[in-house]
Amino acid sequence: MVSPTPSIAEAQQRVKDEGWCVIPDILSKDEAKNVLDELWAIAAAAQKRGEDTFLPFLDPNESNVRVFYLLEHALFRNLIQHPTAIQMVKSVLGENFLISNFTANIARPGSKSMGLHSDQSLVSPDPWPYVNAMNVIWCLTDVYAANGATLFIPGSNKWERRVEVPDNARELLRPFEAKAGSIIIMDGKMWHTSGANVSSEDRALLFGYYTAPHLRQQVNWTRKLNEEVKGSLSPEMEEWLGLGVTANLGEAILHLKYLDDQFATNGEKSSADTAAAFKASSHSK
Ligand SMILES: O=C(O)CCC(=O)C(=O)O
Repeated sequence: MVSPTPSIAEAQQRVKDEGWCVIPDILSKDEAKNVLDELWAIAAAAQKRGEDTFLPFLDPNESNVRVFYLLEHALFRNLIQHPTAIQMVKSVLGENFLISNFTANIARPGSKSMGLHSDQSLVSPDPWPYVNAMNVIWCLTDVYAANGATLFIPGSNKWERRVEVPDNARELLRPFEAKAGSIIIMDGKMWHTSGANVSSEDRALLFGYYTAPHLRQQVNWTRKLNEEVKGSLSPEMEEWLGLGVTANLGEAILHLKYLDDQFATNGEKSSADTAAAFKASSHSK
């Protein structure tokens, strides 16, 4: 049975409850094919320049083609800021977030699984009480178990420590299946891996990786993007890529008040702000 397309509100609720959801038809079949064609052209150019598209520390063999630095290309800059993707990102991470990375993994026939991991566990040590990272996964081909769909462990988005990963984790893996043109939203705490491609068809996915603003990005975009690209970005994209002059001021504007406004000297409530309100806001996350 084909699942009905969820409304954005339903999708947001599913991600909150279960850590993932599929939103179909964000791209048409033709659009997905165009993106895939451009991806192959970028992969070929990268190989020609001598850049690796196979990373032995990630994948067991060369049937996985990895493409990095997609944000150098206008088409991919449009995808990473697609309105539906951004709506989903904001519902998970809040109004302030960073684009950490945007990469592709084309799993060709014969590819095998990488290591089981959660993306949040790769950028911040446990415990993980909050969701501080997430992926918007773009399906450029149909994705199904036999062609190497990403495998995930239902409920693992609730794990807070590495020791909670059970010994039988492998048996718990289930595929994210979706049609070309869909996006899959995945909470960064979800434990997952790439599937083995035992079919005769490619499986092509893009991984838009977004994090809370206090987490350092996987790519230093200030260094990687050329001046022409940087000059073409909207103020919003500059902020999301962490290209502004200020970096991690955290919630300084929310939480810093003058001491006199936070705590009165005589033990009475301060007129501008109370110690109680100050404490409550400090623990509001
Ligand atoms: O390609 C996949 O299915 C998963 C890739 C992944 O999890 C990663 O590259 O971190």
